[in-house]
Amino acid sequence: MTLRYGPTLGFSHQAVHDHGRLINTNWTTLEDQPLTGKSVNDLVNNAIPTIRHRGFLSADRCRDLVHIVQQYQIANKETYLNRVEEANSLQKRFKEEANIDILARVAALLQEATGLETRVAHEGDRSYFAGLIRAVNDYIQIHSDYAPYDGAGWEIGKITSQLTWNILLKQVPGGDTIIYDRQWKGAADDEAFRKAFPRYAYEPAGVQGSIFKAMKAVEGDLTFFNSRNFHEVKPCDKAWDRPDDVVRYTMSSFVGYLPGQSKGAPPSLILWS
Ligand SMILES: O=C(O)CCC(=O)C(=O)O
Ligand SMILES: [Fe+2]
Repeated sequence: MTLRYGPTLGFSHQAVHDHGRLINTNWTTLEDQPLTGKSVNDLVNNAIPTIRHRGFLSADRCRDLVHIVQQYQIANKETYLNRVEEANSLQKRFKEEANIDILARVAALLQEATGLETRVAHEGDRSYFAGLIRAVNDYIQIHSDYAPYDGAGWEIGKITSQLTWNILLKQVPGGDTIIYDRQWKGAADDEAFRKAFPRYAYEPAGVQGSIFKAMKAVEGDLTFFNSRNFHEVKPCDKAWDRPDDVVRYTMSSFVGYLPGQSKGAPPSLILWS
């Protein structure tokens, strides 16, 4: 059987059973799917909410990685660590000290599952950074990540679908990721629902009435969802007298579906953060 990749036109509304109830959704299931060529294609087309590859990193490996991050003192006050140089050197330490190239492993797994070339995004001979480490001690508000609108003219601006992968490096209580069956529609959504502050976030009214998938945070699991869908990260459960106790460590990057750039050229998957 040949699998076709890339977004299909239009949206299909179908009824899915959830605890005996019938609900309308673009998704054919609410269950996490294993990582296969079909599930990646379904995620690209927003036909399923999530992919979960269990036990991607062992408990020992997770502990080593968190130790490195903690030594780097990005815990507690820093939320998004996105300064490229710092992130790159942290990535280097990940590789050297933990002797593992997580990004390469994820890329290899994706390439194996889909049969599509999977590589880090680039502009000419300059590569993007991919493989963000986040240490979050709060929540992440409702937002959408979709590059074609903000990256027009760049390689990542040519993608037609965007996924994100995350690996939880240390178990937390709570901290679920909520993915809504509602894709960002562009300027109209920004006008209607984007917050003045914080600028990345959208009003909950924008997703009102859409069903959602609750994706549990499980240490060591590699998970994927379609990042054009509005999503949020719930706060970790913590004791009122120890507000800074819990930090949610993750490693993450985006995956873009890049159609063949010349006639007859095959599509590929590109990674960046
Ligand atoms: O940490 C997560 O579960 C999701 C973070 C996020 O917003 C993303 O990967 O786009
Ligand atoms: Fe996001």
